[in-house]
Amino acid sequence: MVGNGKTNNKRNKSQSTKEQIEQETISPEASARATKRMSNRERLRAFLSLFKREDHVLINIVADPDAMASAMAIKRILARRVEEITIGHVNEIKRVNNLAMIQFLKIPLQRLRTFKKDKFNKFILVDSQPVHNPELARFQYDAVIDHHPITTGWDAPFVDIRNEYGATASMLTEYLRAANIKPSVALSTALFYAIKTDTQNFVKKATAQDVFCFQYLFKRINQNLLRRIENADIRKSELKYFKLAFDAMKISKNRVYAHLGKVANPDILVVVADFFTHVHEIGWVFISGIYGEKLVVIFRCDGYKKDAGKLAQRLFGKVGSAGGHRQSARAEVPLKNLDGHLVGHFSTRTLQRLTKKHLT
Ligand SMILES: [Mn+2]
Repeated sequence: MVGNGKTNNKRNKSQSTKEQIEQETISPEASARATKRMSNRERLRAFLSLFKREDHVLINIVADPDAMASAMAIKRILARRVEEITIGHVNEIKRVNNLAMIQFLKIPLQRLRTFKKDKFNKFILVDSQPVHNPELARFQYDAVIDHHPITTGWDAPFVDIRNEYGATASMLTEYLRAANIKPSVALSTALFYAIKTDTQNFVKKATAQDVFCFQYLFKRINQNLLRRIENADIRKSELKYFKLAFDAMKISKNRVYAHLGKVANPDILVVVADFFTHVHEIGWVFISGIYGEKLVVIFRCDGYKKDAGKLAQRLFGKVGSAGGHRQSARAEVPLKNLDGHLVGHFSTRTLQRLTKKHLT
């Protein structure tokens, strides 16, 4: 997940102390350390020993490419070893690429809150940890397989957390190989795409294992399917926002500004902003829109002697949530926090005026 926005974290004190105490008492760290020392085959054997023929298994995920591919791999590994395997996701899936991935690779998913859990007797969590999400935390897991920094406050009989890995999909590729399973084209493509997205094409953290898995999967993927999934990041219904952006845009001093007005989904602001970063000699991109009761501003720059995250914070940190990285940032400001005269009159010019004060 790319976090280029920050949320205001105002938890009450008594709750966080209570959580701290709970978290100090149980920790999956020892189990994770033991699993880490095993060979791929030993790990597979330990994992498989959890399951019996008559088990009904639920795999929980926060659906993104890595989680979906990893869940598919687990489903494949457990196929014919248990009675039933269902993949449940907690989040609403909005990204078009992810919807394309589900459609083209035929990934069977169900929203967790839409079905009964009593028929399941085994629970697996993959590419996430129980404390990451309250809905995930309601389960007692038999196995947790993940690559995020290890958390506390939970435990499971089988814990495989390898934080150094770029993607959980790489870990599952190792399980598949240890099980002598040749992944299908769909599964290979899913795992390959998962490693690509989670490592952002290997510009983010990755290990030699990620590279090995990537190479191994490469021979088995369908390039056309992959391209269709990767390219599909705009809905037909969103094309109108590009027209709006071209009509509204102002360019001055190598900076592009555009306010798109009301948007149905703030993700389109990101897509439009990313589009403008492809223009030669454009150093800064500012795209804003109104989503619900909030002004959302997306910042993009080349990062050279510039810091989008800092600028976002300077501009909007006091009136809303703002932050990000050097090259990309985001601000979300409740309309009620904007000066009275701005509400309802926010335009590309307003955006330009606001940012100009803080840029030299
Ligand atoms: Mn991941």
